[in-house]
Amino acid sequence: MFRCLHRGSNLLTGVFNASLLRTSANTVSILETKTGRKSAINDNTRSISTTPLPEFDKDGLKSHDDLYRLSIEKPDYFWGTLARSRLQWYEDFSLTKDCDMKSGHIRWFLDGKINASVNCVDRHAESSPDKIAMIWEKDEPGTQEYVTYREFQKLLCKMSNVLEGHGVKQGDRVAIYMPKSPTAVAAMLACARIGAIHSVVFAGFSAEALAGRIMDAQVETVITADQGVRGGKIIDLKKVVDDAVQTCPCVKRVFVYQRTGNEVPMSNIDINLDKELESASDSHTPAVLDSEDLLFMLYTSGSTGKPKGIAHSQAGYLLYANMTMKHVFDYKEGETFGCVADIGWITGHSYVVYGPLSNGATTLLFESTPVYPDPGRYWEMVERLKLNHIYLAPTALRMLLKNGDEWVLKYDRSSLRKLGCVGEPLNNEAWDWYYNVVGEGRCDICDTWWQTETGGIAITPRPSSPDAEIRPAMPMRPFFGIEPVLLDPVTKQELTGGNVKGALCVRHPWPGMARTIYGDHDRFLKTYYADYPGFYFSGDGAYRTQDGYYQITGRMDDVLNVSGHRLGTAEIEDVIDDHEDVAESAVVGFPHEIKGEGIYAFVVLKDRVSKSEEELMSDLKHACKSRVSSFAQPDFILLTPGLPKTRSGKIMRRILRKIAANKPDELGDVSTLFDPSIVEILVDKHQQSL
Ligand code: 6R9
Repeated sequence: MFRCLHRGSNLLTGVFNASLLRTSANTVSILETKTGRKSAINDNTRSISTTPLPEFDKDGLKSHDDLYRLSIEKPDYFWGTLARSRLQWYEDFSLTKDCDMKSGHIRWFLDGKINASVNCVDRHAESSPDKIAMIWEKDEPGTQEYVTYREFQKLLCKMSNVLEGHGVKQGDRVAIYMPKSPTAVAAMLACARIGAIHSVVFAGFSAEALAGRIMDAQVETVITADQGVRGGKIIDLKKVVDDAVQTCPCVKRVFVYQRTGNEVPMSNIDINLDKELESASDSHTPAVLDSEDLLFMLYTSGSTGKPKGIAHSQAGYLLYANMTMKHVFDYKEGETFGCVADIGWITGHSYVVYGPLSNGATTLLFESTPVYPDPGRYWEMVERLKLNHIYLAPTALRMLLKNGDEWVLKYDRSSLRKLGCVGEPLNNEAWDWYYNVVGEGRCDICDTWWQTETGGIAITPRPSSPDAEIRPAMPMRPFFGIEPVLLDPVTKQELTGGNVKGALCVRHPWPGMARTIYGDHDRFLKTYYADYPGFYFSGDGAYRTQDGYYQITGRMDDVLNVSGHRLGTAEIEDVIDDHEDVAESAVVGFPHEIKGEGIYAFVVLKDRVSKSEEELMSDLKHACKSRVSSFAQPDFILLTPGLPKTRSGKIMRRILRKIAANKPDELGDVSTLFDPSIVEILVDKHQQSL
């Protein structure tokens, strides 16, 4: 019987015996029976519901409001207690936190010794070895594979031995460019196990984007696959890595996992990962790491320059992913958690890997797309795998709802309890459809607001309270420890009360928050701590209702959100400006029915150009796709003789946004422009192009 973590006996001591773990990893049985797995998955034994956080029952705190207050008023007691009860430690920490929001200095669980991979795998392999750790939902429906905790522990140990055997050591950065699979998750957790810092790069990014991330972190080791399979198509991943590595002298080795087994060219730095795994030992002693040792970094777009390698640490991140997964989605023992995000994004890190596995849950590794082989894929999968939770992106919902209800209704969705979404605002129409059609009006909608930088969910309608009211289309309430604050962007004053709109900041530190931008702490401080001193600034704007609920109004900087992917306008402009015929460009977002935000590029050409307009447009689209990724392709490119600029030469994006949104009567004051006549030209050209 699977042990309930927060009440498990030896977990409450807060001290973990490393030798116990070594023994268990050494003695795992080799034989694995395939029978009974289905019933293990279908057996959704619900634990008898207790209070949200039983750790505080002794304090007489049972309601969410009381517990939330405790988390804000006594954060050291709150998080310290949970860190000890929910995580296994080699050595207890001596201080719960040492944080200063004024200087962006964030440290949690000081002097504690821990290993995230042990918390995600070994302790469950020990207590419930035959429990399904993950279901690998491969591209072709019906070809899923089940991996138990014991099987996964063996794979993890093998992977750790392979990496170590090739000289990968604590503190090294390892780039992972792989499709979702148990091997990819093992690669991430093997890094965590030996103390290397993983940097997963979404396996849809171009060679140039991958190379930029490899060079930024001076990565020596890359782990990839021969090919990926998505939506029935083969994607040549190794080829992208080959192209990237050519420009990265720091790379010493590339491990190649065989996803399809098709032959791909191998060079002298390439290593056949499957062969190595086959012969590696399946027991491995994890490194004893410090709470604050970096666990991973993950690149995300900023408003200027190159993407930022947001860095998270071992213990704080893990605790926050663990707590949010369990409480936001009311995860119960025996349930199957289905987050369809890719591991290349933070949602995949926190809610495919670290959150579910640290809770001993069964997690889903979804390799396909929402429309393969047809728009019923998600719901057919829900029926076949009996998923209890699904966590997806609003852009997918908007696309699916256009295909009609029949794709949903033909499948049995009675296993579903919670319907989550993340990445962009969930509009009313999509909310209604999700709630009424998908969820038959009986499942909570968990609209979750958070970021790569927050490590886990920060605002969500039911952050532990099973009966709290839910309002459509807003994430509403802060999670434990999060105190949202709205500040006036001009006066920098705090906006109190309801019915106010401002810059969304957070007042107090929480364990899951990012520690730095890898290799550029100054940029970290400038981006998140300089604009509103004393607070963490998210970059988003928010509205607080009369009742104190939060609704996100969108980015306040030049970051676009295209189908839930963050993209800096500067990143796209850089690519466009590199074209020999382009003088300058400005990229803005505009409302897009499916993608949430579309990309609109205003491009000024040089006086003499070598190509026709048509060729140029196609060049520019292709360049964005091949140098950044397919979702970076502009939806519109407008060739224009100039851009609206202030006298000091600043592009007035406000005006471009209105033109792109087709709202020429809302342009506002254009008198401060150096040449106001350009606006009329732009409006005319835009209208002609429609
Ligand atoms: C987890 C993730 C973060 C940005 C964030 C915001 C937008 C995320 C949202 C949302 C409205 C929600 N965002 N969740 N906007 N409602 N529920 O998406 O991380 O890729 O770093 O993006 O996404 O603008 O600042 P990340």
